Amino acid sequence: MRCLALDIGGTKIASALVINGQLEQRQQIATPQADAANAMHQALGQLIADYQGQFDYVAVASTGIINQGILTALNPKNLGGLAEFPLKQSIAQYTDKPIGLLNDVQAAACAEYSQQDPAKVQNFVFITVSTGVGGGIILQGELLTEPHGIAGHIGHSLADPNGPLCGCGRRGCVEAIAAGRAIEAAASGWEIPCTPKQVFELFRKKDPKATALVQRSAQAIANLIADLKISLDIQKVVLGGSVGLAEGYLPLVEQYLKQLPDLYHCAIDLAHYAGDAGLIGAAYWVKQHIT
Ligand code: ADP
Ligand code: BMX
Repeated sequence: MRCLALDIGGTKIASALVINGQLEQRQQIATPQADAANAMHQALGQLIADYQGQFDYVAVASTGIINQGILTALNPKNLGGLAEFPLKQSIAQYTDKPIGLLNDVQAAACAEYSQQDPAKVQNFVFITVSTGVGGGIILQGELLTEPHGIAGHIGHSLADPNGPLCGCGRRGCVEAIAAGRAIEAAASGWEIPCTPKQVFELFRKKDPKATALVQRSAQAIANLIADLKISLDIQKVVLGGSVGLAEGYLPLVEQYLKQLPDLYHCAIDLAHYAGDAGLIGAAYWVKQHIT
């Protein structure tokens, strides 16, 4: 079965054909940030048009809570203010092939879990540190998606009750401290404003301000991993997203986790599929769930 996979993130939308687990014709465009509902519908149409006649089903991994084909943003600020969008209905206007959808990080978790030995790892979490912070939780070998698609939204657990207000409306979420957008918000106010990519370049040159910002993010993620370990008996964490994969970030998360008592420790790897985990996982998961 030939799959058209779409991965909709807060910063980029990736698309590709997934045939026998291999990506072909991968493309990437920026996620619309203005007039978001119309622009999203148009962007999806343009992407799908490029693959017409070449796929048997569509698999969508998307940021937001995905329930009954509807995207509900927990943090609309990550999606150009788009709070709710009829994602399945929008795509169905461009194709009559079957369409399956799930959250982007849940999809990535699926792909990354396929790289684990199921005899050794039954409880697993994929964490993305990207535009936002998200998670996909696998317990006893099963990805949690039911009943409402909410499971795994660990970026909205509490990092600091006195921290910044999160776009979801709660104060001090992990996402408001650790995500790419949180780093961007802090570094855009510097005397010489920086993007997250530039912040990491400065961090690798040991710039104190950049180091403090990256440390704040990594410490929040280390505490999140400790919370997951102690609440769900997680045996392995895999880290992805452009911030999560940035050079120097994982060692810092590991350093903070090691400072906690042994019971909170957990093995952490970088995503095997890097920026393609969402595409590959969606193709696989949707194939199991359509028909
Ligand atoms: P998405 O959230 O759309 O899945 P990404 O995983 O690429 O996309 O995450 C986007 C976030 O990562 C943005 O906040 C961006 O500024 C930041 N980012 C992109 N490239 C880098 C990099 N090389 N180092 C650190 N941060 C990065
Ligand atoms: C947010 C939330 C999650 C998403 C996570 C990572 C929205 C729009 N998204 O916590 O559903 O999985 O960000 O998303 O509320 P990404 O865009 O950074 O990949």
